[in-house]
Amino acid sequence: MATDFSGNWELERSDNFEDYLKALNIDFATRKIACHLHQTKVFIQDGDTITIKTLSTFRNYELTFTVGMEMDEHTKGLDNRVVKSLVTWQGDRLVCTQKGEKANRGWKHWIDDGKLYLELTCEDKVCIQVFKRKE
Ligand code: 1AG
Repeated sequence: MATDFSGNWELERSDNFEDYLKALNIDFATRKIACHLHQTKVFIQDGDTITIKTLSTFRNYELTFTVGMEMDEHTKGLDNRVVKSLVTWQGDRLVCTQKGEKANRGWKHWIDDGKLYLELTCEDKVCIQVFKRKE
């Protein structure tokens, strides 16, 4: 059975987020704001069709996809690029590759010990975010 990510999660810890943002060419001022944000993830999962909302007081980002179906993703309000995104299951992990201008770009989500993990990769930079369930 696929992992059930459903629910609300709040950011607890972020490692190397600024380097990831630099790799995406995010400017200094935006990076400083982004690094201090309280982020919330909302997962709505209906079989292999999943919506992930990333919410904050600064900006919100929403992505809906079906696992196994490539789509055009416009990272609106983030780095504002268009990438070809494909999300697949790798065991219990949800893995996305984002093909486009930036090499080696993508993310992975998994749950371990009740915590939600997000690994964000761009070029040689890897950021890990850890979220806890929101009551
Ligand atoms: C993502 O998660 C990333 C979602 O696709 C947002 C998290 C990090 C920001 C990524 C790029 C930053 C670009 C500009 C910074 C400006 C604002 C930051 C605002 C952060 C809150 C939206 C994978 C998956 C959902 O969970 O797509």
